Amino acid sequence: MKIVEYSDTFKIAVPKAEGTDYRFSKQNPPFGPRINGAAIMQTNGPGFEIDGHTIRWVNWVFHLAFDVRVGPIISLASIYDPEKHTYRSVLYRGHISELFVPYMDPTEEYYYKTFFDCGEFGFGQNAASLVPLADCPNNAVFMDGYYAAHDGSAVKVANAFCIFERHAGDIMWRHTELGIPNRVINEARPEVSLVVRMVATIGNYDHIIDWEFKPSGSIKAQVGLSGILEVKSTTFTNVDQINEEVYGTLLGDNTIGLNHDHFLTYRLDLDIDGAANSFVKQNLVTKHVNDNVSPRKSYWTVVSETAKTESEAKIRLGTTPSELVIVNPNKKTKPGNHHGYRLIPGAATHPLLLEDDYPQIRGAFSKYNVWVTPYNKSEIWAGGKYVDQSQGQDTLAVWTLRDRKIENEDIVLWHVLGYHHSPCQEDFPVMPTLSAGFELRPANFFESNPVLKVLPPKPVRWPNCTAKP
Ligand SMILES: [Cu+2]
Repeated sequence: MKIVEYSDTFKIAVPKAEGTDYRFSKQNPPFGPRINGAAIMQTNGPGFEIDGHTIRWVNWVFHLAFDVRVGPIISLASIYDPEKHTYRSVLYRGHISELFVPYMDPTEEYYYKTFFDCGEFGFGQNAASLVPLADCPNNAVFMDGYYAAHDGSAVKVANAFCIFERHAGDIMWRHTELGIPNRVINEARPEVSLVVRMVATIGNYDHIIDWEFKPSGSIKAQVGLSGILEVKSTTFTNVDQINEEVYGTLLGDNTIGLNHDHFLTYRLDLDIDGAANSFVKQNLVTKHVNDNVSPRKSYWTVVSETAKTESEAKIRLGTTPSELVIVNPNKKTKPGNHHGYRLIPGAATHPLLLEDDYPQIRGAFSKYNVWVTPYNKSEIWAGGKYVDQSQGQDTLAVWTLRDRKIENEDIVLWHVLGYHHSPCQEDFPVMPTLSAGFELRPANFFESNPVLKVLPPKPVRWPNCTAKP
């Protein structure tokens, strides 16, 4: 019970509090513009059913679980195929596996700030209770979450999830046919999707985690970043004074917003029409035309390559143009294409830390944007099962060194996306939401457009709608 050592390296100006309170009640004029409110009218009620944790909507059925470590887990997601008169499996289990946030300040007080938000803190454990009409629209249905505390007692997070149909005013598909003399065909279908949302507030940052299902068979996953920047004090009050490395951006008097990254890692155990799947890189290759017949000199074509082992499926996005598809090599469409789902990737971000830097060894799963592994029940957490003070022996990067077989196996797709975040003044004192995400989209999974025969919603008349019928 003695103080055995302390360090006091310097005295420094404290950032001013003025202007940093983000509560509406603390704002003073002049105010910004007022935004008109809106209500979603669903005259026939919500279009989805919740049975326990199973959610059925339009042509989808899936299970939604609340996990203390990663928040929402989507499992057994299947889509109804009206031609085959059956539900077909797409996503056996999908969730965020880890979020790696290394800060770029190597000084004594800050070097250790290289956070693993799932493994060290827990998205579920830090789930915020969603606020109706603010976090979720007026047609949302809420669901509580539960987790076991350190002493084993049950902790309830009220309104941990909201589930709602999104009528964003987008177009599902359309066509105007002008090619027929004296006739115009106009066909359009409004887009409607189902969103599952949770918010995890890990210390300063808020993460808005969305899973979105579309009738076309697409699944979109997105994380919106908001909240408060990690800031540090400084003696400087103007960039002209800065004469040393400050590791970030001067946001105001004596306030530096530190540079950092966000590497989100999703674990996607896809089961496209069954467990045995393969990962195909459809590389787009430039071909030269030398036949002296065509006036063209070049075109591109698709050269498909099935990854046989883990090393062939490690991909840094942005290096070569490629369509990335998980296929079922045992199931074909009538014309003979393998049933598949394509990954439409998110922001391709690559680590800039040196590979032998301690945080990068622990966060080595961020080295590639795409990895594929054979299913292994102990390989769930990209940064390892026990992340606190980990040394990087149990990461996705280490597991894949075994270079296991992944062709026609029960495989897991890992997708890493994110941002390098060099803060700017608009991010302060609270940051407008910045989103990153990806889409899983059917690729020769259906025989043709699965939403051709979707019955459009019945028109809901609204007195102030000015559009002419
Ligand atoms: Cu950031």
